[in-house]
Amino acid sequence: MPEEKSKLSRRALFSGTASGAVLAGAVLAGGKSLIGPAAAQEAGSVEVKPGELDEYYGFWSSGQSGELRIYGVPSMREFMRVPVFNRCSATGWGCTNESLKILTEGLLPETKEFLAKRGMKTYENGDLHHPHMSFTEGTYDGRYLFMNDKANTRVARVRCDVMKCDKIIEIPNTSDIHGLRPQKWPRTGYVFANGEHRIPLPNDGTILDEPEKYVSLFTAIDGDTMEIAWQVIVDGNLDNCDADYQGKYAFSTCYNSEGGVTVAEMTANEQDWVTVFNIKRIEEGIKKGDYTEHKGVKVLDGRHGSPYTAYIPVSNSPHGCNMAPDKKHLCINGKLSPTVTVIDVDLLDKVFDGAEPRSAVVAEPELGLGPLHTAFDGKGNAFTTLFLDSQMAMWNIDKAIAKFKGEDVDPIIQKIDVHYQPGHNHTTMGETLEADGKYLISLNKFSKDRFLNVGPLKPENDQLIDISTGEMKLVHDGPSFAEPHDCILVRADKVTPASMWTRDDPMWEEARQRAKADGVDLDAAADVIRDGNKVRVYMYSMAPAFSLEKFEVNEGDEVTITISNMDDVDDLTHGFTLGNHGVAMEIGPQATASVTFTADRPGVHWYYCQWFCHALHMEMRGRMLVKPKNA
Ligand code: CUK
Ligand code: CUA
Repeated sequence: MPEEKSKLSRRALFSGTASGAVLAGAVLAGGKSLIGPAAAQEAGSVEVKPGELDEYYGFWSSGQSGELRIYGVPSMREFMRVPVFNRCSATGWGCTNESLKILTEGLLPETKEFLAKRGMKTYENGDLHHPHMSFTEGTYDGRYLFMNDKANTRVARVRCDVMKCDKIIEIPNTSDIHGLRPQKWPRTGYVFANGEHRIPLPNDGTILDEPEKYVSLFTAIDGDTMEIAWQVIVDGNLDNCDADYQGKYAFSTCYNSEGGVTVAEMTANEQDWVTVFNIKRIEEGIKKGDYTEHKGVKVLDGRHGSPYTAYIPVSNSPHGCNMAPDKKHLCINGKLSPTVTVIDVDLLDKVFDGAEPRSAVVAEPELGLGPLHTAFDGKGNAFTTLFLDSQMAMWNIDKAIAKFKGEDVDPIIQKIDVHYQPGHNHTTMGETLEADGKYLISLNKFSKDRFLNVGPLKPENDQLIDISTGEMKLVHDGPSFAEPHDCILVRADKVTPASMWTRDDPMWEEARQRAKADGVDLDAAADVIRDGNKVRVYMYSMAPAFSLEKFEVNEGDEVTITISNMDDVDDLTHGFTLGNHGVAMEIGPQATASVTFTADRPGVHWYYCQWFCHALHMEMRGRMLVKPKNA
């Protein structure tokens, strides 16, 4: 059956899937199947009933929105938004002392100086493309999620026990971190991050029009300490990356081997390359001292001729870089070429021993126009997004290899239309050894006519495809705000977040020290400590009240308010919003949060709980009196 499908014309497929999608919508909207078995098979359907839980967590990037999002799959319900590189009005990310510590402590000294001149403590935007979970022995271990910021050259980590960001570092010596992947074997270990845009090293303003002096750097971060382990200078730029299942190699695509700075220059060559990083040799090079230091980081030279890298030529401007769960095949997506180049990673040892680099290429199936990313079902099949064709192509890796050897076989199993212009795709557990081939997500860049029109700015369309039967069935359209680039689908049992904070969490260590020095018990605080023009206000919250219903400060005081939520009830979050001060924060059950501001506005100012917590939530409030200076 799937064999026949690949022979259908695009038009026939289009009419099939278009009506299928409409019917799938009816199924989902109605809550039960309204259509006959034949049509249902064509459309596919999936339903998670009210009160039922999803099988998978989906961790979604949000691109230029700068946050991480948590979905349920297959329901495609959005559960949570975790602020990372953005400023969050609800939780106070970017406003509280605890979040500002995380947002500022990993910035380079010159960045802090640059931001201070603009009256800023940290960046308030980010471009989060690639969220990936930490691995142990080739599968997700539920410890951390790592993610890049392309806009401001940062890498962040989210703790999976509380689903909050706990570390953000800025990557020196390179510009605009794009591709990011954790080491899969033996564990994470390293987090690999690609500097995409080439810049001079050092980038001190003395060079513009000598792009031959520009470089990109590949960075390995220690995922446990979030410190930079080493960097490697490469030829060309770095786009997407992945790691193998042996712990030997990491890989990056390069779409600008020319080292150009204009579109014409960047696309001039017939071929670009995949850069392969030899992790063992790099670690030996560091031991031998074969590096130079730039901004405190050990930087190796991995340009052509170095022992640390291999450059495997592939067609012009490759993009996605995806390691198959068969531990063997790396898929490089052609973008400008209609092909995916399959590299057998077991042949890379020979390449590093001098074999011709293309000798590691074992297949190059022609799939359609604009291949961007590939996902896997763990059963030998691959799914590639075709950006220009607005299609998803399902193909068989072994057949592609046979065809490359000259056999007369068609590796393409099926193509379906997606709506429209897909970028990343992802299968359930598909980037791990536990790939289970149940669902496939297509993250489409355009939604056009798929939803009610909301004006010139339209949502993206994240489509769910059921692949459990060995063929693709589109089952759901999901609108999303700017702009998911990537997602991972993690079996629910892999992640076990807590429902409550523990009082000794490191997140508010500074508040703990502050309270200790002030002789205040955070758990039972109702104290105002004056220290010159610094005032430290401590209170706790327990529904429906704050332990302080009023306090007084003087105009010009620097006020730090620290609040501990002593409710130990599941889901009982309080908030603290201080009227007309731009101050608001979340205080989760058993958490402590704090904020510092200058009291510049004489008068009575109400503070209130902004998280609906109790029948008397509206009454959960108090007053700050700011006494005027000259009174
Ligand atoms: S990139 Cu966005 S579609 Cu940043 Cu992973 Cu390919
Ligand atoms: Cu506490 Cu609303």
